[in-house]
Amino acid sequence: MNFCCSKNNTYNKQMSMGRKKFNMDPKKGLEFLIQHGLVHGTAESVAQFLYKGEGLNKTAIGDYLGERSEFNEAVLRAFVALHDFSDLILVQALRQFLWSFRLPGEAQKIDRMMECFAQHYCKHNPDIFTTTDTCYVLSFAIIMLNTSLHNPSVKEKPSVEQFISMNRGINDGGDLPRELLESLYESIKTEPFKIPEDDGNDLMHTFFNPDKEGWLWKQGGRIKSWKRRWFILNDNCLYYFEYTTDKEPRGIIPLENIQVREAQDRQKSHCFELHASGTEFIKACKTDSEGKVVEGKHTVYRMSAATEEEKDDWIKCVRQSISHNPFYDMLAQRKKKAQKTNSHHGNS
Ligand code: 4IP
Repeated sequence: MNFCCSKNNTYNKQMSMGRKKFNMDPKKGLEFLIQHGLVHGTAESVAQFLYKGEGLNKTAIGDYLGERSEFNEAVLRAFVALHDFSDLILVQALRQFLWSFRLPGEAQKIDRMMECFAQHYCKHNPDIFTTTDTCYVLSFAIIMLNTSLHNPSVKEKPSVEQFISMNRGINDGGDLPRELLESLYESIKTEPFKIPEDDGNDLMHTFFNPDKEGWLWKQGGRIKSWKRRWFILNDNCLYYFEYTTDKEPRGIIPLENIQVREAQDRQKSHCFELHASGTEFIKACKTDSEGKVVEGKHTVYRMSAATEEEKDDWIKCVRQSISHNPFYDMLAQRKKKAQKTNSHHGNS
């Protein structure tokens, strides 16, 4: 009896230590758990442990599942396979899946995980989508819809018609049934996704470039005069206006291939600047004094914010906006693939 109790005690103690270690460093935590025989060293056993998730931090689970290694990828597949998606509409399956761990922010990781998800969903529901790419693309359309409908900083809320037209042709070149798209839209509208360990920096933010607007001082390109301009960060572009009420911007700076850094200036404080990787002019356009649209002549765009916090926030938002590109590119490619296959079939 005593022996049994103390054995149990040791087990519990080691288990709890293993979980703590896992939460701090998933790889080391699992090594400990495996060493002490608490988890077997197989992908299936590790997947079971993560799926059960008792006492585990979902961010740590997400980090572990997203790692690029043969073993971690086998665990990911086994983990996804533990979900039962039979007869669930895609939103319900996504709800279950996205609640079981926290999706990491990195494009490649998200891609691997969602690919696995789409394959498993299609395996359980073989008659809904023509290809797993369709399921993948639609899953993101749903995640983005969730953000647009429920994130207060997104002002324009898409209608069900817009959602339907956004998803034209993604079923191997054909359209998905209207009723299916309507039911997905309704589900998200009524009930937003629940995100584990939601700290305001979750997938809502990952999939949406943050919009920001405010006054900044901007230094000229050839003539280094400072002008106070109203800036709007939107759709991976920075627009500036003379007045907040202007319809047409004075200038547009696409943020593609642009980087942002802090800057020190002798005249202005709280400065940051946009720069390109080379020394060439930054691709941008502006309206000149005669109202003609011309190319910008900046090798850097130096801006000054009103406070240190404002400066940090601009840098953060611009950076976030830039760093999302790889994922958008990946998604766009897949969407093309999902839309193209049919025309290929048609031609053959
Ligand atoms: C101008 O200086 C303004 O600073 C312009 O800003 C700027 O254009 C010009 O840069 C700079 O020469 P002056 O008004 O003193 O002549 P804004 O257009 O906001 O008024 P940018 O390209 O920054 O919009 P160059 O590169 O055009 O000289």
